[in-house]
Amino acid sequence: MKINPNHIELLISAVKSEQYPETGLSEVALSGRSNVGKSTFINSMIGRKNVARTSAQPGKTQTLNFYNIDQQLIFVDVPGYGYAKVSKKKREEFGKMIEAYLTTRESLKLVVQLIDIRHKPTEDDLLMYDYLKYYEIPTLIIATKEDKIKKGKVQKHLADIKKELELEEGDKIMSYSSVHNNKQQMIWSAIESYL
Ligand SMILES: Nc1nc2c(ncn2[C@@H]2O[C@H](COP(=O)(O)OP(=O)(O)OP(=O)(O)O)[C@@H](O)[C@H]2O)c(=O)[nH]1
Ligand SMILES: [Mg+2]
Repeated sequence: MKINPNHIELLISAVKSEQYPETGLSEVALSGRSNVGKSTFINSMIGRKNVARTSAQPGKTQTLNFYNIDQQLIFVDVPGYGYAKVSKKKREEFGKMIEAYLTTRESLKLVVQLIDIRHKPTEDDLLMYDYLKYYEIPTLIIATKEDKIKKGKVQKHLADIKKELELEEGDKIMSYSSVHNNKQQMIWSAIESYL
């Protein structure tokens, strides 16, 4: 896939299904712990700095943000989970909003689940992956922040994550770093294979 970064557009920040855009394009949603780098991943994959809003503070993304990526697919940036400072009420709201999207959206073709390569998947990561498998949603695991560990450790960390998740056949796992920023084509090919 060759993406023209000049043709990226935020279509809508949605909180309910009536607001989802009707584009006819396949959708790829980003999921993962708050602060794991979902919004940064979107920016880095499209070669732009600030299309998807990022922050060093967890809890930045609070709506379902639909980005039209060069008329080829839609990236859906989703609020992160596992951030303790989000109130219980807000967390329930996020949960319902995300669940409604994941379980009813026909055009959803893939969830990219981001997991920090430095650590074992959290309890929430495992729950999310199991949830996606229960609903039979194809999943690509991206182990992110690869720049933060030694090169020689990458394969071992990937193997550990794969084992902990009990990664199902058909699901792929790849490592990534928005700092190194050199694997976009590989990841686009992987994403394309699900569309
Ligand atoms: N070193 C390094 N830092 C990263 C990488 N990806 C993201 N970050 C940093 O991690 C922090 C959080 O990134 P975001 O993209 O805002 O995280 P998010 O998952 O969208 O967070 P929420 O919107 O709260 O769910 C920012 O300070 C990013 O610069 C990476 O690959 N390497
Ligand atoms: Mg975000």
